[in-house]
Amino acid sequence: MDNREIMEVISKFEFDGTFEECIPFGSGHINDTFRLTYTTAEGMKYYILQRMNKSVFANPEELMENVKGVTSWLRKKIQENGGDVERETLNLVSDKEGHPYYKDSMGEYWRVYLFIENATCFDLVENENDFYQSAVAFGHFQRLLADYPAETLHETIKDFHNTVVRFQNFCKSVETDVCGRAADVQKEIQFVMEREKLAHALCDLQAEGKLPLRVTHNDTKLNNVMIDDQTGKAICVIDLDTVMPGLSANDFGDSIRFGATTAAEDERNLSKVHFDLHLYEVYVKGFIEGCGGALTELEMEMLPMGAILMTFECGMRFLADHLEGDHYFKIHRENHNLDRCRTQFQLVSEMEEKLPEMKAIVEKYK
Ligand code: ADP
Ligand code: GN1
Ligand code: MG
Repeated sequence: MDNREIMEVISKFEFDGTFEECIPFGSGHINDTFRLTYTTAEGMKYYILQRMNKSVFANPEELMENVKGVTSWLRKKIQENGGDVERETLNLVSDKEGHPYYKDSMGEYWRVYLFIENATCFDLVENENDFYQSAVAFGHFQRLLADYPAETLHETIKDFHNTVVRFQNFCKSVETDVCGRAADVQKEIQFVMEREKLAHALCDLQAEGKLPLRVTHNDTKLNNVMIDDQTGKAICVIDLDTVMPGLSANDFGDSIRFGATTAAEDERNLSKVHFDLHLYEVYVKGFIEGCGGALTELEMEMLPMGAILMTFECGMRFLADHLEGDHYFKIHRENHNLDRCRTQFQLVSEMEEKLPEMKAIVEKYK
């Protein structure tokens, strides 16, 4: 990305102070994120600048309508609860014409958020309190949005956590095999094919009206929540691109996938990758507390299934992207998506073995 493009974009937004620098920031797989530094009379001031991923999000304008709607709603709730509106939710900075995003001359969409200072996003669970805090935060996030008019939200990615459709798309990637990579990953393909029935577990219950649709985050990785450096509390849920109506078990499950493990999502040495039942328990406790009694009996019963399904789905998505030539998730080395897929499948196998214990833990806290 050239400097001129960035400078053009920066000139379209209203910032405090004098521009100092723009550096790439964070470790997200989807958007291009930068931290902007300004000097003001009171000291340094930072902002987050993001170029939205247009190939992932087909309609950035609708997406920004969701973000605007949800952040305004959260702001109101936080105000009512006497919280800090600049740290407990994302805050959009409008462009000079008052729009929540700017479309540049190349047709790229950009947005700016206030930078949440003295807080950190972790890529790995470094201490279990962080994980517990993130659980409370994601549960609480769902509760704060429980009476949001869900029908006004756009579906930013169609069938995002529809595991049945994900399975069908995966089969198409295998059949097409555009990069000729399928022959080398037969074991992983087989792993998916053996689990066609599994892919239906939650979708069928939803279709039968047994599981309610809620406003969910849909990308509840630990690194999508900011933990306050001083208090150790989760202060803000970020990355709102996929907030849509969805299943509570999937929000729960995606956090378990990413956090209740002994290794990074892209660890190459599989002997280091294990499902961590203790961290799972820590998260169950926090999430159920955070939801504050909002979940139905069946929703709670299905939390362990959400963990298995989100991990399976993510592995399937990584493998499909590997087969399709890595066009979706950003990769930083050869076979990066294949490595990611393998950690996920290893976790799925271990969760399948430990399902009775996982269920017993939910029983203990519900
Ligand atoms: P992606 O969809 O690519 O994951 P995110 O919206 O999660 O993009 O942002 C990527 C990273 O940028 C986050 O993991 C976090 O480290 C950082 N970040 C995003 N928003 C803020 C913010 N308002 N304040 C501070 N850091 C942020
Ligand atoms: C992506 O945007 P980011 O990096 O927080 C992806 C998630 C995956 C995750 C895997 C919009 O999340 O669905 O679970 O990578 N987000 C999108 O790490 O596809
Ligand atoms: Mg993110």
